[in-house]
Amino acid sequence: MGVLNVTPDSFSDGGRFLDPRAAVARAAEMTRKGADIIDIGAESTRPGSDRVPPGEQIDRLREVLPAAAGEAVVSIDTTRAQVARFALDAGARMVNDVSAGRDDPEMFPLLSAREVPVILMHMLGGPKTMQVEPQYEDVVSEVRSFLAERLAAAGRAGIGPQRCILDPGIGFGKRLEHNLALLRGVGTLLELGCPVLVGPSRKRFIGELTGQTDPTRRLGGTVAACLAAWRRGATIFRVHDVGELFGALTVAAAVENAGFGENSPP
Ligand code: HH2
Repeated sequence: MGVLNVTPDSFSDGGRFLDPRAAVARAAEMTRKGADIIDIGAESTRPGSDRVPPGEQIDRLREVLPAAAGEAVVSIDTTRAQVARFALDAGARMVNDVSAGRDDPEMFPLLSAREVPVILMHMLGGPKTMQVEPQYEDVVSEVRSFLAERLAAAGRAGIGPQRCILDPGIGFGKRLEHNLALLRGVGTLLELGCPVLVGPSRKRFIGELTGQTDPTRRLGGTVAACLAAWRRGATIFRVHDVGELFGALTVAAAVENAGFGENSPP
């Protein structure tokens, strides 16, 4: 899954793809380099970020989304039903809701009616406060319980588990040790019976380990984190550097004598 942020303030690519032509070219490039899905977001969720009203998200997406949907399978990264509805009408085929349906009571009914896949992600609190002293007794079992509860809530709204993808929410209310435990704990999340997605790309915990302060230079760490999660059964990787990740996963899979791609999880 390739990341495309149509925002002025995303932590690693903010402002680069505000121009619709640049955004659509980026979507096409990531697809060519091996992405099966392009995740388009119009609201940064980096720690401390402010909310972007749905109307403004839609304005940012208005030209980009229909054009990108002509080039690729598009996922819309939003917690607001109004934005998701606009995106689905414009050709998006799935919804990435980092609030797992908690932010907007209209989201699950919409997803149920449209019968599209949804990514349910764990976050502690909201982007404004999530990195203020996050605490867990046992982060993997707490994230698992949270995702089990959101899966049940989705089910009650008519969204079956076959349409849900689970995500531990790397960097969303987690300290370094929590992120590492969750990458190691993918197998525990798989017990819930859905595919697992991880999104470690360029995130701060990689900088904490390597000393690299520039997010665009955290590719080595991103590759290592994705491979560690892949070895434990994750099958979807939300990344900025699609070509490099596709190469790394393809080679790792070949070494393990397992394919990497549509129908060949390890
Ligand atoms: N991470 C980010 C945004 N959306 N969605 C899912 N499902 N999982 C993630 O880990 C995830 C996500 C943050 O990364 P990015 O989009 O690069 O930055 P920003 O939120 O600043 O736009």
